[in-house]
Amino acid sequence: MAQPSNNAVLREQLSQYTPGGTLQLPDNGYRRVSVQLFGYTGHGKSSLINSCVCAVRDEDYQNVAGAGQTDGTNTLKRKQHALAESICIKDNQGFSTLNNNELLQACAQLRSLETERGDQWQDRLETIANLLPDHFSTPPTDFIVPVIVHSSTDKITQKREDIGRFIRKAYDITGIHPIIVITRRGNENTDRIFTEFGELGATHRVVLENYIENNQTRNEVADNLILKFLSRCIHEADRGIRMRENQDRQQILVTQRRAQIKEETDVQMEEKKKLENRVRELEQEREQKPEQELSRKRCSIS
Ligand SMILES: Nc1nc2c(ncn2[C@@H]2O[C@H](COP(=O)(O)OP(=O)(O)OP(=O)(O)O)[C@@H](O)[C@H]2O)c(=O)[nH]1
Ligand SMILES: [Mg+2]
Repeated sequence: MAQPSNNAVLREQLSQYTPGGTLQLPDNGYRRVSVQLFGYTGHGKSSLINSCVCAVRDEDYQNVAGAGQTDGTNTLKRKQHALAESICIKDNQGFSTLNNNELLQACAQLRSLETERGDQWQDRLETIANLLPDHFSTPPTDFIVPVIVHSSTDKITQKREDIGRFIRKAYDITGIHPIIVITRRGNENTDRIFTEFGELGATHRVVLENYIENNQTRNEVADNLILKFLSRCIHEADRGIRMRENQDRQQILVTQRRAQIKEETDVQMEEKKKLENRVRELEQEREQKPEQELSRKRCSIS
């Protein structure tokens, strides 16, 4: 079905939306679409939330998500913002390096496996223990749409492998290709970043300009790109919901939980192995040292 392009029509479509609605699917147990933002720190996640809130509500810009705070307190906690009755958007702490720890944390979030005490997934053993009991057994009613926010000012060359790994993971978990939002539309590197994401297999790429503190004045073109992005999110969600039509949501949760436990355990084993190897190397260095010193002394005498 063609997506509408007029701003008023787009707003109406978003406000009337119910999960499965764009494909006229029967009730599937999902009550809301949760657009979840991921990406490196400072790339515009919170600004995108501000932009979506004012564009959808057709209201003046407000910094509801706490974007662009320069005092070192960038987003540390995940916070959800309602956009319509059945659509919300969730902020997140930015990735620093997208290492194993951050990837696992993001996977848990995409699997709707979050601890009640927040998202501090530092202690692997505790995390695994938290995943075991049955208090996670109620299947979530949110359908998750993964979104990666990336600034056009930052080339992805160095981060290719990590971003590619995250894109594949997000697809494996949610069943839909993550939508890439490239911010700072006017930057000269925009086309290049767009292509680089394409090379990583990202099929849905959106380029837009966020409303920010220094650029608060709403305009139809900027609104249109933001609203079309959200429209894309609900269409992708509905495709994902259709794919899961014949699957039991309880069973999906059990499978996701098992996969998370396996990945947590694998990473723990990998870290243990690395540590053991390092200890072995240090022991070898210590054993070799006296011999090296002796031969150096011999050389200096002769
Ligand atoms: N020119 C321009 N600046 C932007 C855009 N998006 C975000 N910014 C600026 O980039 C800076 C970081 O934006 P945030 O939205 O706080 O980034 P974030 O991804 O939420 O950062 P963390 O919470 O630290 O992960 C702020 O100074 C914003 O004003 C954009 O589209 N264009
Ligand atoms: Mg933020």
